Amino acid sequence: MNIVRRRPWDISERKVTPEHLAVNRRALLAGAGAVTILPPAARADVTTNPAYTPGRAITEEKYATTYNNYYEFGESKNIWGDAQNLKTRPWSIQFDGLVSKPRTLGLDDLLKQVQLEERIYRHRCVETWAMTVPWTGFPLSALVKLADPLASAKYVVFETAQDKSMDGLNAPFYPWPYIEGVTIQEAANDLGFIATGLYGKPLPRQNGAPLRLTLPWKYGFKSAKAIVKVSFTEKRPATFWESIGPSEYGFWANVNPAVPHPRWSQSTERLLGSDERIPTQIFNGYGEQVAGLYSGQTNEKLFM
Ligand SMILES: Nc1nc2c(c(=O)[nH]1)N[C@H]1C(S)=C(S)[C@@H](COP(=O)(O)O)O[C@H]1N2
Ligand SMILES: [Mo]
Repeated sequence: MNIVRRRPWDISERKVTPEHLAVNRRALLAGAGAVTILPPAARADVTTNPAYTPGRAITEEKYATTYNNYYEFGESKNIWGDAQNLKTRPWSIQFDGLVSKPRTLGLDDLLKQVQLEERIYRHRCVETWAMTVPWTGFPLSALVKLADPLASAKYVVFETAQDKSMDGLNAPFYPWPYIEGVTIQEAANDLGFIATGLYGKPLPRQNGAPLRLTLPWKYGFKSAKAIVKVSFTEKRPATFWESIGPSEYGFWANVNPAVPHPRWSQSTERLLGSDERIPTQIFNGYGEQVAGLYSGQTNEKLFM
């Protein structure tokens, strides 16, 4: 059931990582038991379409897992230790709002109903750091399908857990819980992903275990961690960062190097683990897949 399959937008690993790393990762995936690995021949046709190629190396695991944004655990980047106190089993996810039948689904039940795959995506934080990491997970569209929204649903809203292990929740200034959302059309796009793993291992808590949204064409703050609730609404949700600072963080948050944050330029990004700064690309380089979602929306602040 749980098969890792490669998709056209996947970056050919041979381009971005030394072969021994790729092999180790496969060994790990294989060790996970439930996961079947495609034979090498099945991977030969991974596309080299430049729109899907990062032209960058996979970020070293130690950087992606020790330099994190997770305000529930505090404002520091160094929350990975504290995050280990989050209990990720048992876990359930609630579907509500405009769905055919509101219900709560156990995580393991949910995972039985989806097909896992691996995708190597770029990630661009609004603070200008960036990483390139291999996620394991399943398409966001599959989660939406399981939730079975009504035709009247216009937005998908994600809510993060509020657990006693999360000391950051005591900071009264923030409008907890962490809420993010996308339109139904955005959620249907092939790039939208729900991550359950990273570097071929279960998703680390600091990166959003056990379920985390991944929207690689948007600033990282859209990618809500530790999801406990998915709601369908007719009204655009008040999202966490937009509520805190509407002049600095918008609902759409599509990556655009030409639209500066009010306090800093977005034209370049720093790759985690190095001092190197490289140019930022519009839609984080995924425009071919997603630009069409926004055609004609000229009155919207699409890029902040
Ligand atoms: N619940 C929750 N999700 C969150 C955040 C957060 O503070 N809380 N930070 C966001 C931001 S700003 C970024 S850049 C990414 C960081 O993900 P990473 O720590 O896995 O790199 O998580 C996003 N998801
Ligand atoms: Mo971020």
